Amino acid sequence: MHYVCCDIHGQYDLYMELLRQIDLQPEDTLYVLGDVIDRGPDSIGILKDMMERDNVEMFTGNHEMMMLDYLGVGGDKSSWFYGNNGGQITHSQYMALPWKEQALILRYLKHAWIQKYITVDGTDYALHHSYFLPRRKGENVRYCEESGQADVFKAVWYSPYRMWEYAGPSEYDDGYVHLIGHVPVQNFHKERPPLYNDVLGDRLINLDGGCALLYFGYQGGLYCMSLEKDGSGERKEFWIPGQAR
Ligand SMILES: [Mn+2]
Repeated sequence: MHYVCCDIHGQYDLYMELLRQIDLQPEDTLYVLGDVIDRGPDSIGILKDMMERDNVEMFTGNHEMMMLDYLGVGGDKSSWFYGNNGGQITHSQYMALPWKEQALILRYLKHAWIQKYITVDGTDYALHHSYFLPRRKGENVRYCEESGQADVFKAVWYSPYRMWEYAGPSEYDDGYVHLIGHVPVQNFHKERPPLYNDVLGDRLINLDGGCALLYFGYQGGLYCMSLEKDGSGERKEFWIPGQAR
C-alpha cells in the first residue's frame, strides 16, 4: 500500500496514532510531504522515528527549508523564527541533541525529496509539498540534488491556495495527479468532508488536515490517504483529529 500524509507540524502523538491506524507493513510505503516540524511539541521525535524506518519517505516542506537555512545549509537565517513560523520549539529540541544526532538529522533533511513521481494502479502521481520544479518535471529530485535555491523556495512555498506566492491551477494540469499539503483545507472549507479542495477535479488534492492550526488554538488534525482504489474507485482516507492547545 502507498500512504500519503503531510504537515504533521510536531504532533508526535497524531503521527503515532496514524502509524497504528494504517498498520504500516514492511512492503508498504508512507510518503510524508513535508512540514514535519515546527509549532507542535515534538518535531524531533517524529523525525527520529521516520529516520529509523526504511519505508517512510521524507519530503522537504518550507519549514524544513527554513530550518536548513537557519542552520547554515542555505545561509538565510531570516524566517525560521519569524512571526508564526514556530521554529523556536524545534530549535530548542535540536540544540539539546548530541552533535552526532544533529548531524544525522541535517543529513536526513538534505536528502529529503523535493518532488517524486510514482504510479499506483495505473494512475501517475506527482508528490511534493506544494509546488514543484517546472524545469525538472517527471524527475525525482532530492533537496541536495537541486542547486537552484530560488526554485526550491518556490517549490515549497508556492500554492494554488495563496494569493501571494501563487501558482495557478493550470500549472498543475499536466497529466499527473498532484498530491500536496502546505495550506490547511480548513482555510477554505468550513468543515470536512471533503477534507481536500480539488480545484482541478481529482487531479490536485490537498491533504493538509491542519495540524498547524492546533498551535493557534483552532481545530485540525492529521489526514492520510492510501492511493490504492477499492472496487468503487475510492481511495481510503484516515483522519486523526488533534487537540487544540
Ligand atoms: Mn508548508
